[in-house]
Amino acid sequence: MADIASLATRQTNDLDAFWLPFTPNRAFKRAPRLITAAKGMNYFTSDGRAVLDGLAGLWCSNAGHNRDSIVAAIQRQAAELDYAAAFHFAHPKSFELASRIAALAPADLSRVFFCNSGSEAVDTALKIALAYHNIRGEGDRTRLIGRERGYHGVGFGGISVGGIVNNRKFFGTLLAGVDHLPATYNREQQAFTKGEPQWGAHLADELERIVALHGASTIAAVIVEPMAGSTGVLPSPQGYLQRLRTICDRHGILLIFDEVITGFGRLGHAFAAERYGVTPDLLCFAKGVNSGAVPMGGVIARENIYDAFMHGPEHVIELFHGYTYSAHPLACAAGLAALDLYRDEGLFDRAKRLEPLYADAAMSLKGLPGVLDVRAIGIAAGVDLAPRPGAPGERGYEAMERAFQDEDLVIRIAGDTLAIAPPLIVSEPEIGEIFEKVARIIRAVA
Ligand code: PXG
Repeated sequence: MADIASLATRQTNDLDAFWLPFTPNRAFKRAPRLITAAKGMNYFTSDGRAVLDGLAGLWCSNAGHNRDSIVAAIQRQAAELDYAAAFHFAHPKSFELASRIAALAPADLSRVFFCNSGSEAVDTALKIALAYHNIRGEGDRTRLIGRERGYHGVGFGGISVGGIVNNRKFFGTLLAGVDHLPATYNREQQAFTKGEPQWGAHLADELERIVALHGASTIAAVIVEPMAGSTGVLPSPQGYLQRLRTICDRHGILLIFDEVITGFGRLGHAFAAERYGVTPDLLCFAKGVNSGAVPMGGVIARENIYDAFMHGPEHVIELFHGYTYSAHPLACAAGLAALDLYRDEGLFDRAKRLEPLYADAAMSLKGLPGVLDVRAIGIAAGVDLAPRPGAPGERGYEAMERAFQDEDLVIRIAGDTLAIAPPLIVSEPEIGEIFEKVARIIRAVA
């Protein structure tokens, strides 16, 4: 039997028990990358290095890390009210945060349903869409339309409408009755574009083809990311989202924007819906809502969607959906503090102001060995590296490792594509520094 001393050792030093998500576990456990603290633009590692955060956590720490006011708000909240149920009860900050989020959202996107992650936000939006049609007597509208290369989290709903092969192919039959729009990325037409590519709006018309195939009366909703982040920063082509909106309106189909990445400033606006002047019926958010400090997600619905549910006897639940931790007090407190920071420091406008400089810095990578494309929009850049023959993903993985070990920089990889999207507090010199590091890394893995 293990004595207490060996148990203590085991508890502090054993890497076996934690099965890391979306990580090659054996490679990681051979050479772990451990982060033990963070502040502002930096992480601090177990071996005492400051590491620049080139991905705002996982696209979430938009105000930077461990901001004093967010930390204090969480601490105060934990001391005052650790938990309150959101079923049949509520706490004041949930209403305050919902109102603040609604005020940031365009048009009549005004009713906020809270959950705990982007994946839950997507499942929530898909379920609201199905239920909305159902209660209005259009229960045949059950089909959901996603897009190739889309990422909508890892719930069964999200992977069904999502378009990433590895996230789908291991997991059985998924949701029935799902179809996909084509991806909007075309390297020949779009390579090295800053902002929205000119080519590709016509790909929205593929929705008409899907409608013709299945019949509009069977389709509940279309879900897209205004800018696909996970698959390597793929902005919507100019005019594409407007066209999707028009086609959805023509056929009574709900339009869902998944703004889990684009929400809260990444593209220089509170929401990308504002950047494009297109109002979806449902908008998914998570991540940046509280700068990644406490798990939280949600869906903003247009008023008519909410109103459609508000019928029948008043003691009867209108939407049979929710989570134990919906509107968790710590997440709400962090959210209010983060929204204050975004406002007081003008971080969304800052992202808009820095966008041209950021795009120029990203485009400086053009011409380096193996760089096939660079895309930049808002404070986000994607860099496609040529895969090594017979070893797809290897060059990207090595780039991520070298970034962390040799350049004190965290970047994100999707196969051989690098994603660089630092917190919105990033300074102009830091933008230069990040892309100088990335350039050295690209040369090193060539
Ligand atoms: N929708 C979108 C558009 C996302 O980007 C989710 C839903 C799911 O969110 P949760 O909170 O359930 O993870 C996401 C998440 C990457 C990366 O490498 C992207 C995400 C998560 C982790 C890594 O780009 N996006």
